[in-house]
Amino acid sequence: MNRSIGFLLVVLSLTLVGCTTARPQEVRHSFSFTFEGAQYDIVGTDLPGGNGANMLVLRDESQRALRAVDLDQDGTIDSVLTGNWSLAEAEAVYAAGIAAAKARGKYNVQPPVRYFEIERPEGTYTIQTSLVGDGRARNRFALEAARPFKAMDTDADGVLDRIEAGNVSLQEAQRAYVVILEEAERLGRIERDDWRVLVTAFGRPNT
Ligand SMILES: [Ca+2]
Repeated sequence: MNRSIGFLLVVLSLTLVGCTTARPQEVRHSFSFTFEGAQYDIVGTDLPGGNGANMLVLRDESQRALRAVDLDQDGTIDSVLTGNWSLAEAEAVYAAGIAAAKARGKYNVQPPVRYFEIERPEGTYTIQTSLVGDGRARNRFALEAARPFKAMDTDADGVLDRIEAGNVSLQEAQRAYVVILEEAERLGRIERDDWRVLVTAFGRPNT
C-alpha cells in the first residue's frame, strides 16, 4: 500500500521579523539565534511558485565566517559557500537555529510539494523533487530503514550523483532508485520533462 504522505519532512519557512523585498517577486525573512556564544542568522528567500532557499550566516565577523545554504528549505544544509566549516558543523548550527525558531513559534511546517513515499520490505523509500530556481530541478532519494541512506540526483535525470549519508555505494543506491522511480511512474506520480524525471505534486497524480 502506497502512503504518499508528505508531512514527515520539516520545511523551514521563516515568516517573520524584518521582511524586506530584494526583488519584486522575491521575499526575504530573517531569523537570528545564538549558538555556542556566536550569533547566527537564517535568511529565507521565498521565490514565486512556492520555492525558496535558506541561507545560514555567521553574523559576528570576528569569529569564523560562515555562509551555508539549504537550497530547498528541507531543513538540511546542502553546501557551505563561505568559511572553513564542514557540512556536519554547519548542519549542527542549522539544526540549533531551526530548534530556536520552533521554540519561538517562528517557523512554518509545510508538506513537501513533490514527494513520493513507498514501503518496501527493506524500509521506506522516499523521493522528493525540488525546483531550485533557474528552471533547475533535483531529486533527493532516501531510504528510512535499519540501514538508512540519502542520495542526491542533482539534475533529476534519473541518475544519482552522490551519496549524502549512509553506508551504501552509488551503484547500489542507483539500482534501488531505478526500481522506485519505475514504481512511482506506475502509480502516476512521475512526470517527464524532456530528459528529466520529476515527482508530481502531492495529491495531484499525473493524468
Ligand atoms: Ca543526476
